[in-house]
Amino acid sequence: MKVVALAGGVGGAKLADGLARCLAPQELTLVVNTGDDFLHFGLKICPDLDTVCYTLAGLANPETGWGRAGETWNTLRALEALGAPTWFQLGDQDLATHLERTRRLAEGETLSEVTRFFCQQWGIRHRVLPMSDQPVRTIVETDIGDLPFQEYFVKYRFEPSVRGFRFEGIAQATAAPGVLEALADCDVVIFCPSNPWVSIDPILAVPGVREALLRARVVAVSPIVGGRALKGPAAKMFAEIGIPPSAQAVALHYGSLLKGFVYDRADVAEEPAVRSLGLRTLVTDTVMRSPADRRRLAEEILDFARRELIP
Ligand code: FO1
Repeated sequence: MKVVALAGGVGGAKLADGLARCLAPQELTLVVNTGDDFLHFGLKICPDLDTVCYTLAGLANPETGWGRAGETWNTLRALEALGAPTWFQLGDQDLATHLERTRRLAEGETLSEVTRFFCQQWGIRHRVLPMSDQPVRTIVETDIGDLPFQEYFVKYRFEPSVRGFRFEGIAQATAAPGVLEALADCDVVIFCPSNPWVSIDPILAVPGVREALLRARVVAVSPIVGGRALKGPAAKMFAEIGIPPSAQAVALHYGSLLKGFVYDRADVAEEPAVRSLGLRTLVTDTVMRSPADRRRLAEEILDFARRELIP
């Protein structure tokens, strides 16, 4: 079975890892959000790509889900002593990733090429693609003004009230090599339980992606469980946009793109509302606390897709 999964941050990376444990390398392509990317100390930082890659490689920090396990913080402490901005925590090993990526990009490599090289070095055999090789910047429009995503998320700890989002540079961006081809040639597309507004929507906004998805079988996994986001501001964003956060709200957000929808047993009371949208549904335990949970959820989603979606 050929699968494409769209993923953003930590929740997306966990399901991506579960899928990689179930599928052969040639069966899985991961398309990762790059709207969170930014320049910091002159370095190109790609948090979602790194979170997905570190997780697949078994290098991720198990406590935070982002950054590397066994990290040291000498450079950050030295920066602090110089009075430099330290709101974004860059560990010493993680810094090596950003330094080498920035060096390679300056030499003329594309982000896809650098990502492919890192995957080889880290022993990742499944295909990991950035959504685009051109820079796209997610801007969160808030009550205190427009904020680049990492400032909203990390510096302001997603406290400002959200009014909207825009993806700067998206009109000039093109899908990275292989993205549209993978979407056209797969059995199922899975939207991982990532934030719909700022992790999946930027990928959907890349020219050509929505059109390709209209011809695909798409299953989304709800990141909202019991009216709350497992991690991060997804539920708060729904509420501030004026939509009560729920599994059904996630399904409605993706609308006619979806053929199938996976949501948590905690939200089983929403079954009639979700079913009224005309979707095939799978209600299961979606919270991934361990690598075994990731694999089990991935297996259940793949079985569901085989059974209910693929003729
Ligand atoms: N998230 C935080 O909440 N605080 C941080 O200081 C932080 C640093 C960081 C460094 C490298 C990296 O790859 C990710 C990092 N993240 C941090 C996570 C990141 O902001 C989010 O996971 C994503 O951008 C959300 O999708």
